Amino acid sequence: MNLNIVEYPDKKLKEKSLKVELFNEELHTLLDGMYNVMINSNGIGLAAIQVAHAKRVLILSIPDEEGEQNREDLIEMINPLITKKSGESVYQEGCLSVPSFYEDIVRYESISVNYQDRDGNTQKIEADGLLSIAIQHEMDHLEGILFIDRLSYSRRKKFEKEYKRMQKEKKSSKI
Ligand code: QAP
Ligand code: CO
Repeated sequence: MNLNIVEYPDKKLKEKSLKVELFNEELHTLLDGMYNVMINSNGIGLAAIQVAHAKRVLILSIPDEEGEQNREDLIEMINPLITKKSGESVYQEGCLSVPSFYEDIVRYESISVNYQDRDGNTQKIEADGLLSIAIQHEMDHLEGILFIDRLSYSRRKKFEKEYKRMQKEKKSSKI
């Protein structure tokens, strides 16, 4: 499967992803492809829409205490649903679809999530810290929401200006 990261301002990122009904080989191939793209791009989380597949699929690979990402810690979530949420926390987020930009975003501190694994079995997880933030960030992608959509009006303006400047620099450095 040939997967590439879709970058802002591509409209594809605004699409609402569809519920997965078939837990077949095609889904497994997508999940495996997403893992390779995420690791090769130094990401800790990725939603299927970021590789142009509008499915309610996301993956998470939170580094351990040594800062290492272990394959056995990989979490694959299909059709996730938040069932409980509490508290507030602020974290400087980034996104593989919005390269080289980071901003503070407010999220719930703790969440409970029901989801399905790659075989369609129902799973439940209670998360806080970075995992909780990452799940909320990736679940936003399923609704077509980017972390920059959560910025205040003035911070969003600042982002658009900086991002356009960076894109121009990228283009001119390719010539
Ligand atoms: C979402 O984000 C996230 O700009 C995953 O140049 C963000 O993996 C979860 C990345 C914050 C929790 C907290 C971004 C890599 C990776 C970049 C990512 C970049 C290279 C972002
Ligand atoms: Co993202």
